[in-house]
Amino acid sequence: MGDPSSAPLLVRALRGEPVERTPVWFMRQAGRSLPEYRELRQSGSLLELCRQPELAAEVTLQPVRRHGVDAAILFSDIVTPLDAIDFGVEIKPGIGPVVAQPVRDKADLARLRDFDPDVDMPALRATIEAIVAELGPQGIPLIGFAGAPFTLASYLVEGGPSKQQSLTKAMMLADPALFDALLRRLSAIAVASLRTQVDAGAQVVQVFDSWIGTLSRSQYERFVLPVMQDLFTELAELGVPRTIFGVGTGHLLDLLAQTGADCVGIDWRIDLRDARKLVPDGKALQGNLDPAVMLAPREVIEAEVLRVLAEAPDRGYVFNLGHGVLPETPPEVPGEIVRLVREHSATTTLA
Ligand code: 1CP
Repeated sequence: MGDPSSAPLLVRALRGEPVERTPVWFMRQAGRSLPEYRELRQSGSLLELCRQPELAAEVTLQPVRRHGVDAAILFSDIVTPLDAIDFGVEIKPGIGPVVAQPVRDKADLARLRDFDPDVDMPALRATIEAIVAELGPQGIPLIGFAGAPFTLASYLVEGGPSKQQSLTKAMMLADPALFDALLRRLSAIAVASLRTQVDAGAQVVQVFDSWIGTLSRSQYERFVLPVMQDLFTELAELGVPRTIFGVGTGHLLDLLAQTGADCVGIDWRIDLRDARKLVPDGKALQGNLDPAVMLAPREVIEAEVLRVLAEAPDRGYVFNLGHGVLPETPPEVPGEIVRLVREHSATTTLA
């Protein structure tokens, strides 16, 4: 994969190489919190926006320009592949993804057909090529992403956002074979999407398993881990660093490391020092400033950023939030945090 020293800062940090300073980006850095996004979004749905390469590329680049982050993340959603295969998903304002005909039995699985991004979603490759054309010369990498099978399954089975995922867990417990088949179809969709994203120029991938924290350890081990291990084995062929992220996963971190991911995203509920004890040293950590801190006064933000940096490992670390940027975040705050991270992590010595 070329000279390691020429790789972007984020990629080197994810590989666990010594770096001159800590890379920083924010989950959900594009979109809702930015006035320039709200202006551009005035008409049309999110899914329509994602079908227009120029617009989707522009929204992806907005936070790079405004905040000076070390990476862009593709502006898309975890459900766009389901939209592309005409599964019947809609993103309802103020709610999130809603599915017209939820998955309840084996017959519903047939509607989850194979996903070929170049046929079903030509905008995906075109958007990434447009982004990379602009970012490449600046040496800033693009992060590609996909929804993890469990989190996508939760939308498909519940029919929309859910706090407890009770229908999803009921299917998992009552009909493990059906649930496994569902997860494996969703895994194939994620792999297809990420393969195209990397082929088009994404240099890092992140798998969002946002709602996995509702499972117990034994449920995760039995029903989800084997699927995730196969998913990450397939992604290994892409030759780019792979991050797994979920919310409320303090009790699952060692199992998330067992998926084979190169980096584990940590939410704000657990101290990075404790996370480090659960995730083996060879794997990077990413996180974990509480997104609510971004709404606090400047001196609180500074103290919290310094606290996270003090708890972070010396190597194999990427500064981020513990979950996505909140829509009400003042647009100048992420850039201030970028400057703080730069200033206070630049002293790390190169080995
Ligand atoms: O129309 C809109 O503007 C509605 C808000 C919105 C946006 C901007 C949704 C609906 N999705 C998105 C884009 C999106 N989705 C991005 C990229 C842009 C960004 O930086 O905001 C990303 C990375 C996602 C990924 C995503 N979608 C996740 C995983 C990450 C996470 O935050 O946990 C999940 C769980 C979704 C589902 C989803 N889509 C939209 C909403 C409101 C939700 C969450 C609903 C719920 O609470 O279950």
